Amino acid sequence: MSGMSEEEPGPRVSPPGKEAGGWPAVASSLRHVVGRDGLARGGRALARLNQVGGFDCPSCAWPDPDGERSFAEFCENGAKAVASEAMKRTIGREFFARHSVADLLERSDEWHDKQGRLAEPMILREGASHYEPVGWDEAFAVLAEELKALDSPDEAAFYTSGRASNEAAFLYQMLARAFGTNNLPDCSNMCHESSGAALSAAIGVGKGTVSLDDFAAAEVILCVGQNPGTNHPRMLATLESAVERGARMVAINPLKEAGLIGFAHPQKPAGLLGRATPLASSYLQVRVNGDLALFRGVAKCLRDDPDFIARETTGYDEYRRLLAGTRWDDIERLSGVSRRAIEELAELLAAGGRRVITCWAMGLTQHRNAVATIREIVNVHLMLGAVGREGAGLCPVRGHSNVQGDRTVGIWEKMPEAFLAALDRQAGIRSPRGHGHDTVGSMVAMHDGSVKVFVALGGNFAQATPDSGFTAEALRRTRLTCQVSTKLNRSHLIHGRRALILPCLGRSEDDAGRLVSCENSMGVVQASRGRLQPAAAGLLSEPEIVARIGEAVVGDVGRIRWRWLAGDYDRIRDWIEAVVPGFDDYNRRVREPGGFYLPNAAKQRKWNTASGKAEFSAAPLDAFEVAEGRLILQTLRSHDQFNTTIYGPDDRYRGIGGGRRIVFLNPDDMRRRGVGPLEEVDLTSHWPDGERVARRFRAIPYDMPPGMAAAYFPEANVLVPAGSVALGSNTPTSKAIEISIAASGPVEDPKHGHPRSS
Ligand SMILES: Nc1nc2c(c(=O)[nH]1)N[C@H]1C(S)=C(S)[C@@H](COP(=O)(O)OP(=O)(O)OC[C@H]3O[C@@H](n4cnc5c(=O)[nH]c(N)nc54)[C@H](O)[C@@H]3O)O[C@H]1N2
Ligand SMILES: Nc1nc2c(c(=O)[nH]1)N[C@H]1C(S)=C(S)[C@@H](COP(=O)(O)OP(=O)(O)OC[C@H]3O[C@@H](n4cnc5c(=O)[nH]c(N)nc54)[C@H](O)[C@@H]3O)O[C@H]1N2
Ligand SMILES: [Mo]
Repeated sequence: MSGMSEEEPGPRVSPPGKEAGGWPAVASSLRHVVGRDGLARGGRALARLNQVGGFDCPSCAWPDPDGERSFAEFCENGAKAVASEAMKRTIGREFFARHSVADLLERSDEWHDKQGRLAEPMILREGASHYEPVGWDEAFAVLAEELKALDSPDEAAFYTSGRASNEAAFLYQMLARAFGTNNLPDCSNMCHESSGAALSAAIGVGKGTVSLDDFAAAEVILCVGQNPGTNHPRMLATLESAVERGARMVAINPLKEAGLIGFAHPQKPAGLLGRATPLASSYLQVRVNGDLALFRGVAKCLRDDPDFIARETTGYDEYRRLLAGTRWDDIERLSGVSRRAIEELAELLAAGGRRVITCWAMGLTQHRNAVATIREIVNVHLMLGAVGREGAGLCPVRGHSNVQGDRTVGIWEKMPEAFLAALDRQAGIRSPRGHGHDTVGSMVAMHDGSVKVFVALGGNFAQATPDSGFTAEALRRTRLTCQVSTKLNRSHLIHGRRALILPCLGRSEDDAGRLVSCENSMGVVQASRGRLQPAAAGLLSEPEIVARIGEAVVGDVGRIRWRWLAGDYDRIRDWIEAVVPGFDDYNRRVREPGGFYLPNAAKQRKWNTASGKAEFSAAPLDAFEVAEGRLILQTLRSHDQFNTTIYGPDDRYRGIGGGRRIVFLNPDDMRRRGVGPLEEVDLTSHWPDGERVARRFRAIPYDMPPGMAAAYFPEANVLVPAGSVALGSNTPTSKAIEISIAASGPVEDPKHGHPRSS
């Protein structure tokens, strides 16, 4: 399951960068755009990216400026994402006749992505070695046959990745519910689920409370557990403006990340010449999972805003008692940050006049105590009165470009009653009420045989999920796996008894002039209209595919007329407006330049919580700790990937070229273990149900706290136990796994030059 059977020459290492952006970023974008397909198609696509009237960048959910946009509101990694989607090269029947599934499984993820766009529906028949072409009608009939043969609708699971538009996602959740199940796992379960759980409980809305305007008014911006230089590059321009205006930015991250240190704006002359704006005025290298302790320490030092606390909050007395009882030596030990540095951070926040924004991403959400940690950050904001105030607020930085919108329109295994009742009224159906399976739940259910059909609207379930060996076994036990996809990936190759590939249009492509819409990280709903000629004739759009599945599986029921709905997306939007609050006049407003903001009660200091107030939490202080001699491994993204899509083997800002099977380690830890730079080590993770091994990673010394290790997702996913999840959100703990390392033994597999990793 490693996908790395091709020879990896071994990485080249240079010193990590001191800033992000600059000419290298432009050069890299050009290489990706020109390299793949010739400039014309890629260049045309880029000119349309995130422009009013263009399409929404598929790479991340950072918002576009509300007013004026610079000529190209794009970034290096947006360019890579578009170039990857806008490839002219296609794969269809000849490709799949040439390559058996077994052959394709031996290729790397990067190789899969480079083959081209999926061009026609394909089926893998029972026992067959190769995919073969299948007509759309037969494909939908096979899916319907398998779904209808189930003893219960709950034996199916409908996964969604966060690229699906609001329109596709709304139809898809209605399909699942009309069929009779709430088994709607999504990538968000592995992503910001912890943020949603924490924020809903604390402030009554599972989303952030800031807009870009707030960044223009903030005095202090904290960037916690996030690597924006790679994953949200357009955010650096926002941070740069704030810092140039005099705001202070603080980075809280175990690893020194170039994009947090400085930024050379590739669209400004000075930036192109390499003149970088320093970003973080202070950089706290917290221990992995030490953030709860760090923020508790900050809270201990803060002077509170008594008016805000009395008027708007509940639970403060208990929290204050907890603070008083917390000892500094515990805080320092668990956070790895000195009391002095924590006091300085608290002073900075106090000096910021409550105009404080805290941003975070996967470094906080993928931990056992993630929900408690994010609630601790809310505690600090509540003490300061820094929610629902100009220049202040909470900012979970979303990943996939429409992951937030998908949730808004019903992609969730436990949508609240109000939503289900409204859906039932509009659609004339009776949605099931019991909670469905989330992502980890679906893995387990497929493994134990209680889910037998797996349908995916985008994504790459086999590679994105934890415990790769376990998940592969789970998928292989199903009767059918069905993937709606743009590009070949491992989830087409690790399949059920039968398998379907349903190829769809990408965001950048002309869908007969129709527009779809997406919600960004700050609750702005915007139109997206592709302009490129579709990669192949005969591709269907996602809403069309979902509607055709609906027609074949449940037929027209209640008020649902599948073809009619998908025939004009305005009709789907009318239905969304009827079901989800905040979409009033959706069809008109989505066509306005810049779109519209969804209402956000917490921003207005209306707290839709159990108590009607913003709620302090009082979680016990803890941090992930491992046995003597072991390390805490986090899995993260390189600069050359979008989740499981691997664009190339480099990680420029961290100084890595030409290799992904590497493990970053603290230099002293390496010395103590007698591990030299570039030496090969095996990684073993330890969990009550046993050990998992990933072999032959090159050790790279890196500036990070002792006792920590880092390796790339998805190569290291095999080490993440399915049972290791966050409390209260069930998110896999991809940022904290207990491992040991040992020198790799002699090469075992002469054919591949190294053993197949488990
Ligand atoms: N180009 C590109 N863009 C992307 C993606 C991509 O793969 N490529 N993925 C998209 C998606 S779906 C998402 S969710 C986002 C992900 O965006 P990020 O969250 O930035 O992604 P990761 O690489 O997982 O980075 C995690 C960061 O958290 C730090 N970290 C790890 N553990 C801890 C901890 O315990 N405490 C603290 N304070 N820091 C910690 C790591 O050192 C690292 O800098 O990006 C989105 N945008
Ligand atoms: N160890 C570890 N595991 C992780 C993480 C981690 O940090 N560490 N991060 C987690 C996070 S934050 C996330 S969000 C998940 C991501 O999980 P997923 O969303 O499942 O994975 P992606 O790699 O984003 O999916 C890529 C595939 O989506 C398909 N695709 C791309 N564009 C489109 C489109 O427009 N339509 C359709 N239908 N298909 C399309 C392509 O076929 C492509 O191969 O992974 C999670 N897994
Ligand atoms: Mo994500």
